[in-house]
Amino acid sequence: MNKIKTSQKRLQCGSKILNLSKPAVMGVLNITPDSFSDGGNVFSQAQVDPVKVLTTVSKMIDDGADIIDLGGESTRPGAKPVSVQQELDRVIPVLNSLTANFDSVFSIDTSTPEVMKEAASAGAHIINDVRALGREGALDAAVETGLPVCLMHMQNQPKNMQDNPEYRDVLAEVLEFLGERRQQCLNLGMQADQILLDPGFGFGKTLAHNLSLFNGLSTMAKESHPILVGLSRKSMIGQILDADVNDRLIGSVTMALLAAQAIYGAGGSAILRVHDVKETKQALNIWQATKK
Ligand code: 7PJ
Repeated sequence: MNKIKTSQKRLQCGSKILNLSKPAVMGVLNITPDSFSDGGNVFSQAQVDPVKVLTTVSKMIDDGADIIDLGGESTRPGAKPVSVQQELDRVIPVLNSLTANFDSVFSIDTSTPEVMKEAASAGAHIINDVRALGREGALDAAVETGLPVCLMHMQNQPKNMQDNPEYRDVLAEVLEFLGERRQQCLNLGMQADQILLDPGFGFGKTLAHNLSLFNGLSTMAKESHPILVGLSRKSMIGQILDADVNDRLIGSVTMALLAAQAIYGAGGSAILRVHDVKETKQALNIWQATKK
C-alpha cells in the first residue's frame, strides 16, 4: 500500500467530529430477522418493534457507545439475500427515528448504493461496507454522499466465503486489496482522511487466517487510516474457547482490548465494533486509567 499522511485521530463524519485519540466503541444494531450474533435477543422477528429499538439504542448510548452501526442485511454464511426495497424498508424508518431521538454518530452497514444515498439523506454519518464499495454503483454513491467510508476485506461472498478460504499470505493480500479499493476512492476525489480500513475478521477466513490478521493489526495501523475491528462474538472466539455464541463475552472483550492496545501501540487509531458496549467500555476505561 502506498504511504499517505493523514490525521487519523479525528474523523469528520458529516456535521460531527469523532475523536479517535482513544478507541471509539461502535455498538451493533442489527435490523435483520436472522442475524447470527445478537443471539436472537433483540430483533429476531421480521417486524421491528420501534420502541424496542429506541430502548436498545438508548442503553447503548448510556453505556458509552460512540457510534451506532445500523444494518439491514445479514452477512451470516448462507444468509438469504435481501432485496434493495427490503433493505430500505428495514433500515430507513429506523434511522429516521434514531436521528430524530439521539444526538449520536450513526453508521450504516450496507453494500447497496440506494441504501447509502437514502441513509445519508436520513442523517447517517458513516458508510460501513463489508464489500468495500464493490457492488455496482456503490463507489459513486458513497463518494456522492461525502461521508467517510469503512472499506472491509472479504474473500468471496457470504454464501460461500467459509468454503475452504485460502491465501498465500493473508495479511499481504488483505492490505493489497484494501490499498486498491482505497485508490479507487481517492481517484474519485474522496479525501484520504475519510477512509477507514477493516481486515474483515471472519469474512472468508479460517481461525489461522484470523489470527495472522490479528497479529498484523500493528502493521495495518501504520497505514495512516483508522482501523475498524469487528471481532465481537465471532466464531474465531468460539473456536479458541470452544464456546457457543452466548458464551463469548469475555473472549470478545479481551480481544477488543488486545486489538486496541496493538493498534494504539503502533501509533494508530481504532473503532471497535461490538455487541456488548458496557463491558467493552469498562475494559477500555481500565486500560486508559492505567496509562495515566
Ligand atoms: C463486521 C461488519 C466487521 C465491519 C459485520 C457480525 C457480522 N462491518 N459487519 N466489520 N461484521 N466493518 O457482526 O458478526 O467485522 S456483521
